[in-house]
Amino acid sequence: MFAILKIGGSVLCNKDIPFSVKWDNLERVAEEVRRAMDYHLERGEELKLILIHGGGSFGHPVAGRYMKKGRFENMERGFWEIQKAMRRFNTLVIDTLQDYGIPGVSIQPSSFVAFKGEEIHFDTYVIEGMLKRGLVPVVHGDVVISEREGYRIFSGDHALPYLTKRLKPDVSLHASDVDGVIDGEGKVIRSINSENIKEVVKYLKPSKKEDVTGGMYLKVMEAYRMGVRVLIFNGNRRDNIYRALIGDYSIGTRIN
Ligand code: IP8
Repeated sequence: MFAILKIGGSVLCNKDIPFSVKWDNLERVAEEVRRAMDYHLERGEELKLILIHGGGSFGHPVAGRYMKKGRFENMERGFWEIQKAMRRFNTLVIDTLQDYGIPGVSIQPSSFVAFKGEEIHFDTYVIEGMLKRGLVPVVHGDVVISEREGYRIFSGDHALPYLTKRLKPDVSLHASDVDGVIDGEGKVIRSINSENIKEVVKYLKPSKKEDVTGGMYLKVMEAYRMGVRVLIFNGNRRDNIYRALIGDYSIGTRIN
C-alpha cells in the first residue's frame, strides 16, 4: 500500500503557545504508524509512506513576525528564521518517528521548492527514490521563494494535493481535528462520490458572508477532482491513523 498522510498542525501542536508540541499526540502518531507498518509486514506487504506536517506553533508565529500587510519583509533574516523554526519542529517529529523504528527522513521545501505564479516547482525524483528504498520522507510546510511575490508560504495543504496528483498513491489521508466533512444536520458524510457530489457541494459552498467554510469546500472539490481516494478524518482520536493506514476507511469521510 502506498499512502500520503498529512497530519494537521492542531494534532501535533498547541497553536496558542509558540513552540509547544503535544508530545502525547506525537508519540501516539508514531506508535500508530509503526503498528500499521508491522500490520503490512506481517502480511508480506510493505507500507510505502510519505508524511506531511504543517507549521503548527513553530512556523506560524515566526512567519507572522515577518509579514506586514500581507507581504513578507526583511526576509534576508526572515527566510532563515522561518526555515530554522520549521527545521526544529521537523527534527522533533522525525526524532520521535525514529524512536519507534520508523525510517523518517527530512524533506525541507525551502531548499528546493518554488512558486512560479500559481504553479509549484517541486522535483520528486529524490522522494520517489527514498520510497523505493523503504525510507519515509517527512515533508513539512515551509517558506519558499516565489517568482511573483518574492516569498510565499508553502503549506502542507499545497504539499498534499501536489504530491497526490503527481505520485498517485492508493490513498491520500488528511488527519485533522474534525471528524470529516459535515452535512447540513451536523452529521459526518461517510462517502462523497459522483452520485452525491452536487448535493454535498450545496452545504459546503461558502456564501459571501462566511468564507470560513471555503477551506473545506476547496479541499473537497480538489480531492474529488484528483480522482485518487482521499480520506478526511480526526487524527486526535486514538487508532484513527492506524486504521486509515491499514485501509479501514470507515472512520471519516471517504472521497472517490
Ligand atoms: O501549517 C505553514 O504550513 P501549514 C508553514 O500546513 C509555515 O499551513 C512556515 C508557517
